[in-house]
Amino acid sequence: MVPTITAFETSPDRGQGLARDMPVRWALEEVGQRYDVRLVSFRDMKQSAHLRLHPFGQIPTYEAGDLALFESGAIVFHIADRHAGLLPGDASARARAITWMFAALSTVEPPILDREIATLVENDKTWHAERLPLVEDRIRARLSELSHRLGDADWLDDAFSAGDLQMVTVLRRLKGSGLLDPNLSAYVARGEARPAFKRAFAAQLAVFTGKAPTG
Ligand code: GTB
Repeated sequence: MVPTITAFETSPDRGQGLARDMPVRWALEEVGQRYDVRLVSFRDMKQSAHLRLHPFGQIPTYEAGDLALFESGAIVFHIADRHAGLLPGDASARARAITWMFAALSTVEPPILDREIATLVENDKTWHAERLPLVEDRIRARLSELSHRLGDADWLDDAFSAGDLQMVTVLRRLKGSGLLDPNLSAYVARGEARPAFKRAFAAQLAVFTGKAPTG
């Protein structure tokens, strides 16, 4: 069964692959699963047809037969769980890879999202100039711990896994910020060099350039 995912009809990131259909596309490419894409506008996302799929009126969603999912992390996990290639066969290694998925989304990403809100939404507040350095300090602390744990390894736990896919996706939000140290920049570059990442990136970029086939 070919799943259908949803993505922005017009992504505010202008093709940088920062919207959350990107990890889903990347996971599908890693496991070799063909997929269709239904592009939705900001208006479509708030209509009842989409709200039945996504209670918060967002992208991405994932539909395959009777199954409809939302939350990019849950969708990536579902793909990784159903196909070979993104989670190790060994039960303990698999549990560690899943732990890294959670760490990416619930420990590393929150201060990064705080910074985006501070920069994009709160930049006209009187307290913005005081708050931003505090948020960036929290990011630096997390990233320093992460970089230390990664050390000189290629991936977080032996072979590339859904944990790395999720972590690289989160860290990509900081590209150009100056907050990624050389070790983490190289880690992100290794993720982006994977053929599956490149295919996913090209597919979402094609939406921006108007050359994407849609499902
Ligand atoms: N926790 C959910 C998940 O992981 O699936 C969050 C989903 C989410 O935030 N979706 C966003 C959305 O639909 C798009 S990805 N927003 C519309 C709305 O809420 O009305 C977030 C995003 C948007 C834009 C950029 N960008 O321009 O760089 C990056 C990321």
